[in-house]
Amino acid sequence: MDMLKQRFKDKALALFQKNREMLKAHGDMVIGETKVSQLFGGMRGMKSMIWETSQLDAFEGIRFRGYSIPQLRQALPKAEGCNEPLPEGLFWLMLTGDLPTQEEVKWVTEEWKKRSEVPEHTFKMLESLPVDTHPMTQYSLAIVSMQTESIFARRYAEGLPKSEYWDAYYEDSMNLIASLPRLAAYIYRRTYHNGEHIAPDPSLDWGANFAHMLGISESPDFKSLMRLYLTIHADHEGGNASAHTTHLVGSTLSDPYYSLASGMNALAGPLHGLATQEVIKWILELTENIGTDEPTEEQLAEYITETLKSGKVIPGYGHAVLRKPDPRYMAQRRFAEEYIKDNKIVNIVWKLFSVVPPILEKWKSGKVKNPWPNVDAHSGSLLMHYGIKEFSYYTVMFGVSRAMGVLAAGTWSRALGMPIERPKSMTSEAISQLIANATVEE
Ligand code: HAX
Repeated sequence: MDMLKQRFKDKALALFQKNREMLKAHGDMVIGETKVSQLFGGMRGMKSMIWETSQLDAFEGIRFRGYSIPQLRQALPKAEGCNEPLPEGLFWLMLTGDLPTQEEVKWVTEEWKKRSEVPEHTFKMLESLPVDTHPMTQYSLAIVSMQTESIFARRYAEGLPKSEYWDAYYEDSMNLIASLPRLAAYIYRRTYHNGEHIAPDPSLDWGANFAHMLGISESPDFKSLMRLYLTIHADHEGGNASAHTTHLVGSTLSDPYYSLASGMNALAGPLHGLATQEVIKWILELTENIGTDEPTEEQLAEYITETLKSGKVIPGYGHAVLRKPDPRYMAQRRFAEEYIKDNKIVNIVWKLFSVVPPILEKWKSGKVKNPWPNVDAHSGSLLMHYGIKEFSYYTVMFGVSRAMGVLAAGTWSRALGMPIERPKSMTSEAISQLIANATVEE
């Protein structure tokens, strides 16, 4: 058994036992209560699932196994000459709960290289699609097409016992994550660079190799950005749409390929991961409409108000849980301040940070609960700066990172024996009836 799998097994068996005892003693304890407004309001704040790999606080932001993003930047192993963390280290942390050593991270890098092959039929399938197919459609279809390789599906058909589900899920997750940079880069080069593909460089780590295969190989800073980007987008606890979808589909014992593709389809929504493309699209339209790429705060304020009045959202702003600027936004801003000098789009992103929140705070009589930027408000401007100008592609990059979090969490779900999800739905009529009964009782 490989060293990561062994470490996971020890941790998972211990937690499985501990949870069994906890459930026996406290299974009837009530946690929170459900309000009618939550049933109609997208289940905001309803506690409904177990997610081991990260936890989100409305004010502090995301913590991965207890570590904030600035702490991870300090604590996770790094590539030589780079100050940003290696995403492989975050995967190890999410899976085991322990910070990895430099050697352990190196092991993950090498292991993912060995597992990085994409089946030939996946490339053929991609080639059969019109070249202007949205990159997220290509990405999702490609992941499903690789399901032919699922060890979980094969072993399940052969009679895999429940106690070993996690083992097969781990194998698929490792294979899938390992192959995603190659797959995602292939989609980029086929869609935007006449199918001129770039072979992987076996000397590079997972994030740097992605940067290389995209074709931005000359810049060491872009490799650093990719390591940071792939680290901070990986996980945002279990309730966000891509994580929850992957979790739900996995609970039916659909294998990791089906589950991840489903999660990626959720990520492709404009209120979720597609916001990263929407932000840049909106900023470019803004510069065109205003007629300058150095707009004043007054011009920005006017444009923002127009966008809102036309019934659209300001992409990259607001959040279902967060109530302060997203630490993932702040991490990218810190990167830009350190590495990028005077980029027009980055400057607009920073100006929007001062102009958007006061407008959103007043909009619809203060209905917007969080006027601050989320992760997507900054990411596209960094990618643009380094030459990835095709914003329709950005969500695929988000999806490469998100795979680490949702598949690590999925491996935990199988190890903890999580059952098929089946919450209770209600009709509006049933709720009216409950309200009527409660009013009579009063
Ligand atoms: N612009 C305009 N209106 C906004 C808004 C924004 N950025 N953010 C929230 N609102 C509106 C909502 O549409 C809602 O209006 P209605 O009651 O008329 O429907 C009202 O304010 C209350 O919403 P909320 O409770 O503050 O926010 P929600 O939890 O309902 O929604 C969203 C959270 C992220 C979907 C929302 O803030 C939004 O649409 N933001 C813009 C899109 C975006 O950036 N999405 C990415 C989020 C992060 C992420 O998942 N990244 O992948």
